[in-house]
Amino acid sequence: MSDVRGKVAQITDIDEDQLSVSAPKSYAAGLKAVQVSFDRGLTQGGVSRTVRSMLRVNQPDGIDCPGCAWPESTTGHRKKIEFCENGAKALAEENTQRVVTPQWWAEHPISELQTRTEYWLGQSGRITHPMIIREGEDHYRPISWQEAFEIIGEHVRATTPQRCVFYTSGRTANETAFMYQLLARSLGTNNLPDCSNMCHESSGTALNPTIGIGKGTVSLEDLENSELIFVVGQNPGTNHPRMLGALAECRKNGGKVVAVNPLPEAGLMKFKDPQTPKGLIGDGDRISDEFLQIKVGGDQALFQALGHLLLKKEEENPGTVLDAEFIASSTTGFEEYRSARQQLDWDEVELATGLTREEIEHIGDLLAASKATIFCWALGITQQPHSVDTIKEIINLLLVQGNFGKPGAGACPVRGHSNVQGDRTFGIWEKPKEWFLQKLDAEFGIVSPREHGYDSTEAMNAMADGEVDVFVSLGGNLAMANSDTEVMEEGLKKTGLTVHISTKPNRSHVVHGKTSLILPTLGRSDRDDKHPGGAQFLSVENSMSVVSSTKGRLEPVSDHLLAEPVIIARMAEAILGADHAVDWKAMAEDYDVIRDHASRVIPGTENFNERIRNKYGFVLPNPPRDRRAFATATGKAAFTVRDLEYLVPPKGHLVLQTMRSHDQYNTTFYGLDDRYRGISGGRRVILIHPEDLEETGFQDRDLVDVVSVFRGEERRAERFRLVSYPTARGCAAAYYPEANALVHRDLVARESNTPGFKAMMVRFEPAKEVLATA
Ligand SMILES: Nc1nc2c(c(=O)[nH]1)N[C@H]1C(S)=C(S)[C@@H](COP(=O)(O)OP(=O)(O)OC[C@H]3O[C@@H](n4cnc5c(=O)[nH]c(N)nc54)[C@H](O)[C@@H]3O)O[C@H]1N2
Ligand SMILES: Nc1nc2c(c(=O)[nH]1)N[C@H]1C(S)=C(S)[C@@H](COP(=O)(O)OP(=O)(O)OC[C@H]3O[C@@H](n4cnc5c(=O)[nH]c(N)nc54)[C@H](O)[C@@H]3O)O[C@H]1N2
Ligand SMILES: [Mo]
Repeated sequence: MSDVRGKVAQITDIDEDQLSVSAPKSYAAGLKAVQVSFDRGLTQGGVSRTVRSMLRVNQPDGIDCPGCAWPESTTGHRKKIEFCENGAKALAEENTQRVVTPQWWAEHPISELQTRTEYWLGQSGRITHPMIIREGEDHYRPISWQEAFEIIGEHVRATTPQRCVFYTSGRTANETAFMYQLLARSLGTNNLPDCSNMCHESSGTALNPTIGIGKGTVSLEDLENSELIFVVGQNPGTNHPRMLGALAECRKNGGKVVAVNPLPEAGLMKFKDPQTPKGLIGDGDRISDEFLQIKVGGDQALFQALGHLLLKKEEENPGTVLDAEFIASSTTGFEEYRSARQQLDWDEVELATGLTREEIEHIGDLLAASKATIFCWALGITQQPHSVDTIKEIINLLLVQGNFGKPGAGACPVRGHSNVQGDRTFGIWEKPKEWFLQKLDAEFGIVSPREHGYDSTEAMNAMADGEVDVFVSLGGNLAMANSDTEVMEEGLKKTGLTVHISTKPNRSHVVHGKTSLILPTLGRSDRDDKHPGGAQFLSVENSMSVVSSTKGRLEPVSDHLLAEPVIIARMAEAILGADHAVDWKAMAEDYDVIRDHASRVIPGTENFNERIRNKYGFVLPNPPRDRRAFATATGKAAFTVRDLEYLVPPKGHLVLQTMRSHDQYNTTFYGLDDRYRGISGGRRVILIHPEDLEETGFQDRDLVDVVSVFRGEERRAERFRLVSYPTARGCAAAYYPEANALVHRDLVARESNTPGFKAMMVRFEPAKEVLATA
């Protein structure tokens, strides 16, 4: 077939139980990382595609790495090679020359595909044709694009807007996101859940009312020049490897790094920078000066204790610790905060954190002495019932010392998906602000709905309750990513039409709606040149609010792929009719038109088309960072006082957190090698402290079923192996998404509604399988 470039590959499914365990590594990256990067690239895409794409990653006028949202320098020199092992793997996966053709779908009935692992599905390759399956059928079969859009139009018009849901995964570019939310709102719904709901929603929910912006307030240069950086609830060695370079740089400049984590993650210990000769062969740079092995969910207690210590030290030596001028001029609520933190129950803090008073006092000394502190955090903080309160406590700590709007200081929520932050900026939000809707309506002559829509948890519940007729997924894999797997999958199956705009097969395609469409699209690194005006580019926003362009150059694996903006435009025409107020076609033909519209709606994107063509793009305004301004209700930053909360498992139970291995991108698996943690050949594992293991009565490597309890209800996941591991006492760890079946749908963070992916209460029972053979 000349319209498809690539080969159908026979993928051997993995045997998930070839577990081997070795000691956790004490450093991240190094020579092995470079070797793995190239190996994976060559296996998937061949020499020329690998080299061409790798050299373009994160370069001006190049491809934004689809791996994570960590920024590149916008001032200093960019390295010739600005990527990491895991970015290289993400690209290799996308650049693969393995293809999933109509023939492939014909050979694999749905009943078979439902038994396949996520690894097997994803490794099969890039989807080459639009496909459809109807109720009662056991195979997806090809369909023309035109017919596919007509089917979407029919289904949407046959129901009400409130029964349609438009989900977004965070790889979606700014322009695409802008069109997609415009489509949903033109139709009449704010049902725009996104992966952010499951990720950093707690951060935005805590930051907006306290500092007036839902984003971080630091730049890369701030990190490099900070006196003290906290890295809390984050595994940068695996998930944001280029961050290690910034941390190493900070230490070289005399700064200190404090890591707070229940696991001694390799990337928090030492880093061998693969982009320098010394990093390849030398001992590597130390990353953290201090490591606090905290109990899962104990962070709020730690931050309250640190606040108490700062206030006490200020009392002992007035004028040396707090920034009284900043507190007086720029904040509200300090007196309440001070009086709440006056007293501290050290016994309770030790119980909640698993740390000793001495350990915490030592960190208090470092914090008090620092004149420029940054708090970085990620999912270890955002996916618990009290996440929002915990993050507000971080803000309190930053506020007392005036750590906003000065070099080397601020808040740094480290985002996940490469454009999850930009998607929100460009309007993907189920709870849009009135000013945004007014501007959108004025720009396009539409009337957006004002009623808030579903977030990802609410969307799942609505689907499970049979209240959704059309579910469109712009990227992503909600079947695996969301909590309560069984409920989520039932919900998908009950939905009248599911539409998956995807690059590769995944579980959501095979536990589909009554009718289901798969619409194959171009990836980041693919050339997008089938337009009257020639090749187009898109833009993304990184974790530090820098907007830059991204342009793919590789030849797509199939002539039948459409670019995402084109798919959305044609979907919109099919749903809203050819005479709709918005000129969808103009936007799909020339992405400058999208940017022109957006520049009149999204603050800070004025002259978008001109500034996006700057070498390094442009930085969005950030009032706390730029001028110590806080756009809150009072115009000041807010101290907040919340009661202490931590996770107390019922007797005989442990707290279970879920995390990513070194060999996966969210629900996509690259392999079975969690190299830094020393776990390979299997993912159904529970990491457990040796003394906790002894208390359960089980032995290392025993096969168990895991039972979680939540408000008297139980969830069960079968066949996990217990692995003795140096995690904090009382807390176990498992991989996402294998453990998602254990997360009850009502276990969520208060206010943000983010699933409690790191807060399950579990016990272990002998595996049914073992009982049966005994
Ligand atoms: N290679 C690769 N890169 C990725 C991704 C990927 O899957 N693969 N995913 C991307 C996405 S979408 C995201 S959101 C980010 C995620 O980036 P991370 O937040 O680093 O992701 P997790 O693997 O969930 O790791 C959570 C960390 O928090 C710790 N932790 C768990 N509970 C607690 C707690 O209660 N307190 C503290 N202090 N720590 C805790 C865990 O031990 C673990 O080290 O990475 C992005 N980058
Ligand atoms: N237990 C547990 N669950 C979690 C988490 C956790 O820490 N623990 N983390 C949560 C977090 S932080 C997140 S962000 C979510 C992730 O949730 P999602 O974003 O929904 O999931 P992904 O696995 O990133 O989506 C992968 C799919 O996206 C498609 N894809 C890849 N590239 C492209 C592209 O360029 N265009 C299009 N259209 N499609 C593409 C592919 O078909 C692939 O199968 O999961 C959440 N779930
Ligand atoms: Mo994420």
